[in-house]
Amino acid sequence: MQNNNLEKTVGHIHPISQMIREIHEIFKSIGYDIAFGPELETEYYNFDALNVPADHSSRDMQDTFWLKADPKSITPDKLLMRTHTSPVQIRYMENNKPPLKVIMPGRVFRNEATDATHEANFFQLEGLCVGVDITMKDLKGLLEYFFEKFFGENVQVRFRPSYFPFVEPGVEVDVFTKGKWMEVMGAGMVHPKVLSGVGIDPNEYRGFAFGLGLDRFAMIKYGIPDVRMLYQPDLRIFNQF
Ligand code: YSA
Repeated sequence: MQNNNLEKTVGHIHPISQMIREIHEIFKSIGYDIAFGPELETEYYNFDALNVPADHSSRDMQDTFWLKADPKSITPDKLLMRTHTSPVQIRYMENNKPPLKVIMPGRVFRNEATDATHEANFFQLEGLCVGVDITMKDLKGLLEYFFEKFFGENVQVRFRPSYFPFVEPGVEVDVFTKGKWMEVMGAGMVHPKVLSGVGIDPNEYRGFAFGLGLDRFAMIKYGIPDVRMLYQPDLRIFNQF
């Protein structure tokens, strides 16, 4: 039977996947690699290797879905659903020698109540650059370039000092949208302890890293008022992409 409506029935790419492709093109054109890591992580990669002390309150900043301990498990480490894409930085640095330039997109999970800007599972995209003489100025310059490429040259971006145990100094980045600022990213200079933990000499190399929320990027880019709309199977929304 002939189907004249084929385009409507074959489905199409989800806006988050579209954005990952678009962001990948921007970073590929300036020499960045792409890498992926597991969604089921160990406590070591999600927290310890990122300089988050065992009893530190920053572990509570990201409410974690822990897995029940399995006596037959092949690892003594506790397992969890990763709360951010930052553990992929550690895995990448363990397996590659500097200079490094890489982006790492993926799904992350947080045990928290949802609202218009918070989902319990959402997408982040991590960035990492390690080399000789890398400074905060390089980070700011790269992000400004990226925001203009992605949102257009009229985008308004601001940087605020912030704290993440795996960077020093750290910043949060906001974009002005619909009359107010929306936080879209954490970033900073990779902490020397994180570098030495993966065998990179912090006296020789420095790096910056960032982790952006792809869902909030989608809200801004496509004017989506509520992040939860991205995960409802409502064709009235997805047919618009
Ligand atoms: C910081 C410094 C680095 O060197 C590298 C990465 C980071 C980011 C850090 N790993 C992190 O996850 N920070 S964060 O908790 O502030 O989240 C980063 C971004 O994810 C936020 O700016 C926001 O855009 C998005 N986000 C956070 N919680 C969310 C969310 N998006 C949707 N729903 C949620 N519940």
